[in-house]
Amino acid sequence: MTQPINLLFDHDGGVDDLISLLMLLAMPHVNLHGIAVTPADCYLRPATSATLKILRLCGRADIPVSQGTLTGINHFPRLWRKDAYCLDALPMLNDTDDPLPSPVPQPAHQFLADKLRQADTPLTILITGPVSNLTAALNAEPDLANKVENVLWMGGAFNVNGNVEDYEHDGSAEWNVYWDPIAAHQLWQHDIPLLLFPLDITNNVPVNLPFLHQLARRRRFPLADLAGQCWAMTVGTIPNANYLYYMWDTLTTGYLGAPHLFTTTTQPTYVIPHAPSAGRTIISPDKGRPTQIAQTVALPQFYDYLLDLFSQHISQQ
Ligand code: AGV
Ligand code: CA
Repeated sequence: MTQPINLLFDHDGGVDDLISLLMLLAMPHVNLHGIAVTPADCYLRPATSATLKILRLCGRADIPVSQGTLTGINHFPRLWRKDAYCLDALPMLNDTDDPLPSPVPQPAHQFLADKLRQADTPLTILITGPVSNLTAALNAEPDLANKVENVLWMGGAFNVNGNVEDYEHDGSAEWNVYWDPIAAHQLWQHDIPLLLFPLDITNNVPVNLPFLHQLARRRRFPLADLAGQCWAMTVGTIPNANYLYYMWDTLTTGYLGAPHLFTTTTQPTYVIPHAPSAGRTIISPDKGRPTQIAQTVALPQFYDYLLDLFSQHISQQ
């Protein structure tokens, strides 16, 4: 059915980042070559630990995990970053004494570079946090761009407001770009295909209770149970648009399994590196470079796809 995808996954330990990992492990056509954890919307230690525990649960402790050492200039709110501690403490991730592997010794930007260099065929890279690691890898070795099949990034906001509220900022940026706006600006200079999932499309997928109730009815499947526990952590937020939790990363990840549910468009885009719009993504025929942008998703079908994905039996290897 779907073509095999050789994938590197760089995430930043948020609730939907770890649900994205569950999704990838449930996709039989995805061959996950390695995982990088970026210390952005998380604390690195519990986010790495939760990542390793999910791999253990799914019988995939063979997949190498690296930790990011690069940090952006605009830190995520601590209130969001602490979610990693809650994820790492979930009972389903802690019901065994089976040993956890260690993360690899290389920092994440070197790890990504090594994996690209060693790959026989180009790799797809899924990024659900900031892009600092990939940019550093390509800055150091621009020819590695030839080994990049495609970059799927949850990031940006074009014709909608951003989600950053901060001093010295006008609110036009999305957080994954804002954390390290210089890295995003530099990534745009590299000769790689980019497919963005900006807030324009993710605003269509708030985490909603009817979906969570449907998922709950599937909780006899371990993945559905765990995804439901993770999402339950996100519903206690102030019901104001700014505070709603969306399926930002999970929508992006879902594209790998159900691309037919999406439409995309190609536009010349540019990243503003400096204040007061640092991290803003804009369409600019002058300064822009061609960028593919996910535009629409067939919503009921996407939710059904997620329900089916989480109703798979994970193959314990
Ligand atoms: O801007 C969306 C990105 C996604 O990669 N993250 C969360 C997702 O993992 C930052 C973010 C924006 N609003 C948030 C975020 C919120 N209310 N809680 C936690 N993180
Ligand atoms: Ca994220």
